[in-house]
Amino acid sequence: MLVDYHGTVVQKILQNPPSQGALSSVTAGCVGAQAICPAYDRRQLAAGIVHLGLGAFHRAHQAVYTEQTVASGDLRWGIIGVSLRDARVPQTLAAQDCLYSVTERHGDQARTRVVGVLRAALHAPTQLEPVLAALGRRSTAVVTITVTEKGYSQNPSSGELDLNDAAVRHDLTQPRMPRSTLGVLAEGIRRRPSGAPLTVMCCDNMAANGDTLRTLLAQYARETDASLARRIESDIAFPNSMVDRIVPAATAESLEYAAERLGLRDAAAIVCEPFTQWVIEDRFAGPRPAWEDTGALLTGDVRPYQAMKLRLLNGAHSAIAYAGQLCGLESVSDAMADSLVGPFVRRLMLEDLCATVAPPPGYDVQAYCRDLLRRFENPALAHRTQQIAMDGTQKVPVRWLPALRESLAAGIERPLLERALAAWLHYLERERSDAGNALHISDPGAAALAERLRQAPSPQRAAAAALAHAPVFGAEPYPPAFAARIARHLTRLREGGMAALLAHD
Ligand code: CS2
Repeated sequence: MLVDYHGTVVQKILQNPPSQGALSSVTAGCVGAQAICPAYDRRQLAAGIVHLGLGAFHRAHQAVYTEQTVASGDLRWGIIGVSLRDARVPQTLAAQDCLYSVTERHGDQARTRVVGVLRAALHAPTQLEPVLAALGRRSTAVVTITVTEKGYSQNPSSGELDLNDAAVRHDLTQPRMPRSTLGVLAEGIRRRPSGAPLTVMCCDNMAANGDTLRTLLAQYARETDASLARRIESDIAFPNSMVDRIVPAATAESLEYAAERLGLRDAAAIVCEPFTQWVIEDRFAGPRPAWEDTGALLTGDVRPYQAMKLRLLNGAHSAIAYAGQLCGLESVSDAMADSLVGPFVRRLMLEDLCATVAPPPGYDVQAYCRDLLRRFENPALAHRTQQIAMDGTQKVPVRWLPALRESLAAGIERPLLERALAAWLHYLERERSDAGNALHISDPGAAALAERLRQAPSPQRAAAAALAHAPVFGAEPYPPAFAARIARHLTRLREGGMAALLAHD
């Protein structure tokens, strides 16, 4: 419950706002004086948006843009939030009337906002009917999605629908009782009245994320209902989007910090960085919130923004994660302050990754990189390397491999990126830090790749076996000279860990 230290339930105050003036004075006494609170009548909020994937990222990103839209008077855009798997977040939110706080923090600077735009928090496995009903309602005009890369049942290297995915297999036999993201979406869309315009926007870190979702959803629908597949392809808009904000998972300390600022306990509190960016392809089927008035950029082509962000931010993040895990560095800011990993990451970004990016028109990519490095150094965020290291078999094909493939095709070596790749393989194979501590790897696709690495009798064979693992690396073979360089890096890692890998140019 979002309850103050004296037992006042703030939701009651926010649900029954006296008048705007009185509300701010009431909340100022009740929620920490610095916090911004919803100054609109939440009872009047319609639910024009359904969001799938109710994690911290959505609540700190799209929900905050929408909160500001609603705060400026357009009450159509309340959000029905849906968790497709985990029951804890919807339970926590439902218990505090879907109110939660977002604290933006850099160094000593902080700003806290209570977000009121969530109308409901549902758990699809146990509340499937209300979820499907919400998707099927004419008044739902926009569906946004953050279910992480693995939530789309996609084969990461081919980009095709993975028909062996357990949830998809289930849904194809019981399409009216779906479990997967695609199954839930397809069934919700099937229930919509004809002619009710819908826009479905993927907000996950994938290249051409909207186009990809459209292809996967149509592939899925074709397996069960050809007319639904046609409807998906012709009637629904799938704009591409690029989202950016660093939002670490909550910790006991971050919850405590938020509680101090609010003067309230908020079990769903988020502490994240102040920076936020949202670039949206302006391709909607029907009405949408005026997100451009609250900081989003609506544009005709999102692809250059996506490539820049995926390669420079996420690409560097993954390198920080694996190098950091191997070196026993818990957070991104620890890694940036480390005398071995910090310089490696800076060079990786400024030399290797930057050279593969064609920035969007008018963008100064060097300035973008400098900002990124400053964001990574933010000491106020406990952004754990272990969190970013998750699901590497989904992330690496998006963040590193396109840049590597393009460079290899042009005959260019990327010595730092190639080292990062070797460090990831070593991390998967060993499951131990350089100091010998066990590492926890959370990546359903990793076991098969790790097995190949462990079975190989030599680093040369290990590199070849890994690069031939098509679900991650694709079907096209890599040049032998590249495989030989990866093998050399693996040898160094086996001999002396990251220190040995980075000691040689
Ligand atoms: C991170 C991203 O966990 C990860 O893989 O790289 O979540 C990253 O923090 C966001 O994309 C930043 O916008």
